[in-house]
This record gives sequence, structure tokens and C-alpha cells, in this order.
Amino acid sequence: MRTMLLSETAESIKNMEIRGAGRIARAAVEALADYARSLDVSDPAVFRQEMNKAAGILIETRPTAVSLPNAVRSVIRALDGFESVEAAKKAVLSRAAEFIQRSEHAVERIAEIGARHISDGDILLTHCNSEAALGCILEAHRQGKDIEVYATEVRPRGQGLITIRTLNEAGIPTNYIVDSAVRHFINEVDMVFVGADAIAVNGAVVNKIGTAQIALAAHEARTNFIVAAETYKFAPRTILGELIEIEERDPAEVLPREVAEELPYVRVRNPAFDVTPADYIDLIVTEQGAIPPELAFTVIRDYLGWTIEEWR
Ligand code: RUB
Repeated sequence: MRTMLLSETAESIKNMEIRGAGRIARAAVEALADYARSLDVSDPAVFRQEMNKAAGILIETRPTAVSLPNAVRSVIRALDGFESVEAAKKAVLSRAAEFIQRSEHAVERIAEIGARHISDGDILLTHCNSEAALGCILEAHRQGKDIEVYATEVRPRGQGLITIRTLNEAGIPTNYIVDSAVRHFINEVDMVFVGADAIAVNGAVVNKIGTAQIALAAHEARTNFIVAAETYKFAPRTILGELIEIEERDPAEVLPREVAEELPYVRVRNPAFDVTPADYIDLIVTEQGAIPPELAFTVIRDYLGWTIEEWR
């Protein structure tokens, strides 16, 4: 019965019913906690083995959002050194609850810190649907700042629709534009706010496909480009030069299969994310404070507690 939640969550992450790096991480941790609760075994080694298997299933669902392995591994690390299943279970459940609470609190802190960078009268642009980035915009509005937003459509999955619904509900004047209209409007924009799926040690940010193009346009127009991201979205393994995998999704999301079949020489490419170099990023707002992208290493060292030595 409980295994159902694990496989259902894995499936929902894969098909994007659950989406957005923070939500994915919290859902995976919840599924892992639920799985731990349901495991009816008495041997701690078997318990650990089963938990590792479940962690693997969750981690494999979407390869880019580093929040997912970071969150799952933090729960799995709580398993270390227990003699009884009861004790290990308790440790896992309390680590999972702590992660979820911290993750939610991080979004609130980011909103408070990010909103400080938004001034009365600002025109903002956001891409995709990021609870961290939207949190900053909503908080600025809540504080009574008079703001206006440009929100992109976000081909091919249209996450912009979720964003404009939220902005509309909050009563924020919003302009809905196709992704390719960003360059046309960028001079009207004071500040771009986006989220992140992963941040590399060199400060490069991986986010929804199209983000890098927007950053380029913003850079050319001297428009501030701000990333809102929890510290657990920083990717420790990039310290060792490991590249962040960019998920490439089903071509049918871009072109209906029946049309594609008529065009044998055409190959549809559908990367879900791209990489924005640190040079185009002015600030990364984390729950620990706002940093320039060049300080990404210190976040990995100080808040994720990973060092190069650990991986030797
Ligand atoms: C979502 C996306 C979001 C980040 C950050 O992509 O790129 O900008 O995940 O979101 P997808 P959050 O829709 O493919 O999951 O701030 O909510 O974690």
C-alpha cells in the first residue's frame, strides 16, 4: 500500500504533475518518510538497503534538479550508525520533517530578502514558475510596493500559465508574453527574477530552458538579473568538475508525433533546462542572504558541508 506513494510520487515527478525544484525535493522526502514508516523489517541492514533502493528510484526521476539528490541524500545520511530499525526509522522521520520545515522556511526567508531588492514602481520579468522567485515578487507586492510583471509563456509545457494565475490572484498587473518577446520588452524591465534547479560551484545557474537567453538580453540591456534559490540547490559535485546533466524530454512535448512522423529528416530537440553563466547574474538570493554568483563555493562549503576531501 505504502509502496504506492513511493511509485506514485516518482511517477508524478517524472510526468511533471509535481514540478519545480523545491516542490520536487519536498515530495521526494515525504515519499521517503512514508516508505520508511511502512517498512516492516527487523534487520537494520535490510532497512538501510530498502531505503537506499527507494532513494535511487526517486533520484532517477528527473536528472537536473540537484535539490532532489541533495534532499534525498540528507535523509539517507540520517540512517548511519543505528543498531535497531526503530531507531533508524525515528532518525529518518525526524530528518525528513526537519528538511520539509527548513525548505518551507527557506522560501519565506528568500521572499523577505529578495523583496528588499525590489523598489516601488519596478517592472519585473520572470520565467517559468518558481516558488522562490515568485515569493520575492509577491512579498514586494504584499509590502505595498507598486510593481508590474512580465511573465513568459514557457514553451513547451506552459508553466507561465501557473505563474500568471498566481500573479493575477494577488492582483499584480501582469503582462503575459511569448518567450521570444523578451528581447522586445527587456528595456522596459528593471529586474529579472528567476529560480534555479541547480547552481554550480562557479556560480552558473541551471534553470528552465530559455533562462540563458533572457540573461543574455538582460546583460546587453544592463537589466539586473537575480536568481532566487535555496542553499540545497547548489551542486556539491561540481567542485570536482562534474557537469550537471540537462534533462532532454519527449519530443512530443514540442511537436505532435503524427506531424514529426511526416518529417523524417527533422529531429526535435527538447532540453528542459539551460545554463546561465555567472557573468550574466548579478545576485543569488538564498535563505542565508544574497550573494554574488562568485561566492557559490562558500555556500556549498558552509551550508551543505561538503568539501573536496569527502569525495577522495
Ligand atoms: C521548473 C523551473 C523552476 C525551478 C525553480 O522547471 O525551472 O524555475 O525549478 O523552482 P520544471 P522553485 O517545471 O521543468 O520543473 O523555486 O519552485 O524550486
